[in-house]
Amino acid sequence: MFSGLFLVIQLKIMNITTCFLLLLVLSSQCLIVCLAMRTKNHTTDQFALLRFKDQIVDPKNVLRNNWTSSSCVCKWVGVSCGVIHERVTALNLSNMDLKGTIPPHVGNLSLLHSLDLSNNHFYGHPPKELRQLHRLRIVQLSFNDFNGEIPSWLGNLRRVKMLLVRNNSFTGTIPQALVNMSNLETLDLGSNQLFGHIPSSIFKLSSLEEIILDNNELSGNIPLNIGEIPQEIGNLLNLETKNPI
Ligand SMILES: *[C@@H]1O[C@H](CO)[C@@H](O)[C@H](O)[C@H]1NC(C)=O
Ligand SMILES: *[C@@H]1O[C@H](CO)[C@@H](O)[C@H](O)[C@H]1NC(C)=O
Ligand SMILES: *[C@@H]1O[C@H](CO)[C@@H](O)[C@H](O)[C@H]1NC(C)=O
Ligand SMILES: *[C@@H]1O[C@H](CO)[C@@H](O)[C@H](O)[C@H]1NC(C)=O
Ligand SMILES: *[C@@H]1O[C@H](CO)[C@@H](O)[C@H](O)[C@H]1NC(C)=O
Ligand SMILES: CC(=O)N[C@H]1CO[C@H](CO)[C@@H](O)[C@@H]1O
Repeated sequence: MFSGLFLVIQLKIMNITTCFLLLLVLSSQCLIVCLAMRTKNHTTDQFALLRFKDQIVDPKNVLRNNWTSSSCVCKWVGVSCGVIHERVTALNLSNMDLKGTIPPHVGNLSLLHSLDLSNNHFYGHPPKELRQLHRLRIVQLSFNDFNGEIPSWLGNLRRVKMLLVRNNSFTGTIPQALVNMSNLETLDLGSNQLFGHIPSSIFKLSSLEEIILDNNELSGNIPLNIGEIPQEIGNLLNLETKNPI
């Protein structure tokens, strides 16, 4: 911008043609660099979502005619992008009757902040590639048919504030690694098939405001005795549990 302005001021001194050519070279160089920077991972995002679309059953045709390479990925239904970089920052496909597994390519949506796949029929195990999504703040997978253990790589996602996997078929124990989710505010693991002890260290997460574990086969103690609750979990206001203690 500035160089353009500067050159225009210099018009008086310079020969008009030389100046115009210089301006053209400068601006086209910038344009090429900018476009290359932007399109590279813009295409990765589109590719990831097209793979996603290919892999799921979409009985209501919500995505079929909408997620097409002829329109910008940012205009696709359920997709939100950042204003400047035009990269996908949120994916919200809740309540679309979708069925299938999450392809590993979703792990390439490197600027994703929010992933909401709730109220569908997704099954299988969330792919480990999702652990690359370091910017995630919201992970909402509730009301699906995901199975296997709660992935321990979730512990890598330190910015996540909401981890909601209610009403799936997750089994096994609650992974210790969740303790590493140092920004976690809401954890909902209710209505799964989890068993074993609740790792007491989870209650030491100072950010935690709400933990919901109902309808599992969990055992062990929850520090419900106010006197014993460390200062930092004093704000655990909505503790819901139906576990045998
Ligand atoms: C896809 O859906 C969005 C949001 O509903 C809409 O604005 C857009 O026009 C649709 N695009 C196509 C190609 O149907
Ligand atoms: C996803 O969309 C639904 C319906 O529009 C909305 O209720 C929900 O809050 C959204 N999820 C997120 C994480 O913003
Ligand atoms: C995206 O992810 C898949 C699977 O994880 C990988 O094979 C592919 O090379 C990645 N990169 C791009 C640019 O799509
Ligand atoms: C583009 O995305 C890929 C896959 O997520 C990542 O490995 C690569 O570092 C990204 N490149 C840039 C320039 O952001
Ligand atoms: C938490 O993260 C640290 C540092 O990355 C790692 O050494 C530790 O094993 C993790 N804890 C658990 C329980 O996974
Ligand atoms: C609202 C809803 O879908 N609830 C389901 C939660 O999961 C149990 C099985 O674990 C179902 O019986 C409920 O219908």
